[in-house]
Amino acid sequence: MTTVFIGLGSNLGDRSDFLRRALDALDRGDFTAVEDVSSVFETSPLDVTGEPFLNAVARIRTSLSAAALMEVLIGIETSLGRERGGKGTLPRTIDLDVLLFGDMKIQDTLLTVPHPRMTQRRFVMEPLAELAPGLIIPGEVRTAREIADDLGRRHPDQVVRNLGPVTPLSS
Ligand code: PH2
Ligand code: MG
Ligand code: MG
Repeated sequence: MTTVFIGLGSNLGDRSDFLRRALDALDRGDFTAVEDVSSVFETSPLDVTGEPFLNAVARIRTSLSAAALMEVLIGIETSLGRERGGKGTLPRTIDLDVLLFGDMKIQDTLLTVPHPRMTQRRFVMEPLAELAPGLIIPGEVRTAREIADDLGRRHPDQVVRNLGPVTPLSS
């Protein structure tokens, strides 16, 4: 079993419902279980135009390989109405990104782990630091909390607002 951190993002439609449904799908999956989820953060769009995002990070456990997990994530994105194209800049109902896969470093055409831009992004590092403040990302020296605090000082333009916990599905 591998512990994996997944970044979730939505900036189209009922954003909190899409986050909730993606988490539910991950938890119900035969080979994936959700262990913990950060608060939901409303964040200003970074490098794209459009509406503010809701972002969160989940810690899951899986028996799948990284490549197989990617397939599962793409399946969940598609089932939640994600449309592809526009070089990843289109508004999206849901985006599920593998941030960390155990302590592995992976570099192939489909997947790079740790996610190459994660330490530059407050919308990733704030929820990650809430979940795992002392975590050291492979290749880094500082903890997740230290990196998040530093980003906050250097990039106050990257607004992140904690909206509190994800509320579970009612049914
Ligand atoms: N995702 C992107 C690009 N920009 N900005 C925010 N705030 N949140 C995101 O999830 C996000 C983004 C590409 O996946
Ligand atoms: Mg993304
Ligand atoms: Mg993605």
